[in-house]
Amino acid sequence: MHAPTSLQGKTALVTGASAGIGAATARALSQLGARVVLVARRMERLQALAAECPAAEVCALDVRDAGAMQQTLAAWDFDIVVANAGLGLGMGPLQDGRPEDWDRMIDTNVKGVLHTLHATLPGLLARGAGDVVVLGSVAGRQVYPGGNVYNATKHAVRALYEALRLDAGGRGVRFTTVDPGMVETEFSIVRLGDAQAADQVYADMTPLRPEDVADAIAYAVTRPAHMNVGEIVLWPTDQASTRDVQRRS
Ligand code: NDP
Ligand code: 8X3
Repeated sequence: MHAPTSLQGKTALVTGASAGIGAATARALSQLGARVVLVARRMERLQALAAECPAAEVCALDVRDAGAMQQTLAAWDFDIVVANAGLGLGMGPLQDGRPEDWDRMIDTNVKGVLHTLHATLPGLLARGAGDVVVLGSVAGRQVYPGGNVYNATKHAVRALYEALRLDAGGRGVRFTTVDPGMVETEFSIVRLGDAQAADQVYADMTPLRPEDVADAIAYAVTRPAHMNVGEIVLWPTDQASTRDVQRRS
């Protein structure tokens, strides 16, 4: 068994750190010794999380803003980049969808990842070491009814992960996609716009917790340098596919 490597002396960027998987990941990496740079739009949330971490800095940034991402993130030499910020909006047939929701999902989930990479990957490659972790989803592997554009963005994230391996692989930097099934976070509240409807998504089944996903990310980035954990697919035991969830009632 490999003992996990310490992250002491490493600097980790986590986008979407103000909630859910990003917040749990920032906590996990911080507990392993990393200095964490926390990015999201809600500054108060980031400040509250930073207060829990021994070494943390916060940046109120919108990942859709290419210029601000480039300019602000140039202040650090990152060892670990977790491109996590993302969202779903709506859950209905494509023909009934709202173009403004499509824009936000594509701009955040796809272009936001590109802006994060564009601002940080050249530095990692120049140093010849480090980790890039993207948050894909099982929605990037299996489409489901009503998922259309969100599914398309996560398929795009998967394609970007594969492209990164081809374009930037073999130069000391490791690339990982972490693709979870249902995780209970604010995701469904944002997607459905209503806490009660979101509760129904996880009713009578046991979803993943954000800490479960953080644990998988921590596993990937603490392996020995020669070992690149490429793809991690994490399902709740109660979820057989994106369309099959075992509920107890
Ligand atoms: P949450 O809604 O709990 O958290 C989303 C995070 O993304 C928040 O910190 C939010 O911060 C940030 N964010 C959203 N838009 C932007 C933006 N434009 N700029 C900067 N930050 C932004 O959701 P999750 O933690 O569940 O989602 C995290 C990732 O995991 C997403 O990519 C999601 O697609 C993916 N995922 C989630 C699953 C789930 O079931 N929950 C399953 C599979 C993948 P703020 O609003 O403060 O900007
Ligand atoms: C979010 C998980 O299954 O709702 O990526 O698409 S799912």
